Amino acid sequence: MVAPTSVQARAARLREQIEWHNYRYYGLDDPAVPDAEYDRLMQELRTLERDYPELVTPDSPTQRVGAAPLAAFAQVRHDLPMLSLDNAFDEAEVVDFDRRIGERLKLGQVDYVAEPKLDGLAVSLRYEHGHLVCGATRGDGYTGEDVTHNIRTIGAAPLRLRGKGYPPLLEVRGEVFMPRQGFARLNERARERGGKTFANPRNAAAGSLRQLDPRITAGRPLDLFCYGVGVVTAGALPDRHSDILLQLREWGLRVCPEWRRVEGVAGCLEYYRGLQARRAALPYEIDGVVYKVDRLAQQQELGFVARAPRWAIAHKFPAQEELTRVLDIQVQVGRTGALTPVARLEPVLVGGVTVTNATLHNADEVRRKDVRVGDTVIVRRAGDVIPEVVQVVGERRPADSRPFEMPTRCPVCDSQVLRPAGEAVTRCVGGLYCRAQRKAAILHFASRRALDIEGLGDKLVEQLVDREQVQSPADLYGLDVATLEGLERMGRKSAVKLLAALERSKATTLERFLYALGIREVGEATAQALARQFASLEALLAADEDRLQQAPDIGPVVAAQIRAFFQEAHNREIVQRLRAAGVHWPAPAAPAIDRPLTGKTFVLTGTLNGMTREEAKARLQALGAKVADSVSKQTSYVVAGAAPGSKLARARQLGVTVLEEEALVELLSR
Ligand code: 5U1
Repeated sequence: MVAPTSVQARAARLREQIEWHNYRYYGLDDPAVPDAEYDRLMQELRTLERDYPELVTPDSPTQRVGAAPLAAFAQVRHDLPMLSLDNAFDEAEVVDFDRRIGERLKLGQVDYVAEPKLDGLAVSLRYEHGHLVCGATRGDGYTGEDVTHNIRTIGAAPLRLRGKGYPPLLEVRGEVFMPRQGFARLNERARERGGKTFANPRNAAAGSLRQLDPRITAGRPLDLFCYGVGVVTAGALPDRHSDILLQLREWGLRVCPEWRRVEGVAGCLEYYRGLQARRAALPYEIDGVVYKVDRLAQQQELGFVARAPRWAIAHKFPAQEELTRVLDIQVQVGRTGALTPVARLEPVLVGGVTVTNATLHNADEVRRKDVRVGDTVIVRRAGDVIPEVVQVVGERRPADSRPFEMPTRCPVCDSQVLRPAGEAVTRCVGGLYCRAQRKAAILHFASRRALDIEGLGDKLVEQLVDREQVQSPADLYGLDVATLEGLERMGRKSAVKLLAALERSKATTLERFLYALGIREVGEATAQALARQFASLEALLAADEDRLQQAPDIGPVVAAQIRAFFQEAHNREIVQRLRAAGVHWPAPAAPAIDRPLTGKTFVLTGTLNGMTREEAKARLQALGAKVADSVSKQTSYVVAGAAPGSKLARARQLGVTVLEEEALVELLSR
């Protein structure tokens, strides 16, 4: 069926809008619309392209994961080699670099551009007449691998350049990397499934980009920053590197926003120190700074030595990975009773900080890495995360080493430990009987996002629990100056200060209080949802599991944990004692208004025509409904769009009312 011109025009318009939103989101880091609106545009375009397949173009935003898996990577020859960079490991080497440049150019001071050096994988993207035609890895600098099918799945890589004036052939160079958060999630999921984890974001990025099946790459959180150009034909580019970066951004390419123009070597070093101080706060890993002479004419004059340009240098940060020895493997017990093996290490300086412990996560992870006492290991410390053992240096293993075994009883309270089938975590069942869990529960109660008791740190809690002066958070409010003064490292002044902090902490909010109780599965977001839904602690205590599940995003597992917590007499007593001690929060301003769909649970299945599922979900929730993922007897309505799944059959089986889209629209508009 040939698409009518109105449909063709609509598809073109949608593509334009989606490309604009991609540019705002990836190129400018400044999204113009909420995700739901973006999804709606994509869904509309997908539907048009499904109905009129001749409308599909290779660079349509719907075609990012179009290619079939490859049998092997093709080789790509880089017409202009992808050079490497010389390194400087201290300031003196940077001063030397600048001196050499000054001498060659016969200049007193040179303008540079300073940029973060991303810890990822260098790539080249080839645009012909504005269309992405090839993406390749650096390889050995002369020949790389053709990873076009995977580059296309990275949202930050435009399939088509924006604007005008780009040269007919433009090769862009940059770095594919995996942001920290995405990396942590990827490894967490792998750990949960007992799969292989990546040692660091760089390996994760490389492993994800070098996949023969683009669907795997598409599921990985890859990002891209462009930092230069390769071959450019018949088009004039600006004559400064800084202006080229600005121009690339205008054409829709993502450029790291941290780059700066700096003056002379003093400017370079000031930039380095500033970035180093902020390094841990950046959402991606960097391993140094690159300085480049800004003027292209000067770059040309300087030329190259062997495989590196004379006009650029990488000033590396101190290493984040070092070798050390495992002195012992001990098991720590956390707030929820989880047993975590921790490697005690021979102290080693990693990235400027002395590391003595590294987490080994769980029994599976220790087995997979086969870490043993006496082993020489690579430890890694990145940003604020807890140091990790990356791998064992096999050749240095002592002859008498024995594999680690998880204890069968809690090392702190000797209670039984359990590892539920299908879970990676082993837990002590001792609950608050276990000193370790008690300490952790009190520390959590006092933490900044909970009751925020300033000055109540782990050394203090350790002493208070060990001396049995504090058994539960409620005991904190019975402390006095005399008791506190008797503790190590506690003078009268500190004791008075801590009591004042305890007094201040009594005025809190319901959501902080709920979070502070440390109920399993109740993090900050859930505590907030509960506080909003029930408005008072009394209403929450009275709620059964069905009622609890009416709060947004609370499913049966969380509801069961909340009920189990409050059914425990001991927990109710702690809550009551805390309130008796004066812990309070503002009373609900007015009774929680019952919205029209309060108490109703909806399940959505199939494709809706007039709105995305996300939009339908948000609108139902705004009217007080709960939107669940699966159909049960508690479901009030199942909304069935086009091509509904098995949920519709299940609804029919259970006799749940089924609404078609029209009925939903009608309900929402009422
Ligand atoms: N930010 C940045 N990273 N990086 C790596 N710029 C940059 N430039 C490079 C490399 C290898 O090379 C050019 C200077 C040739």
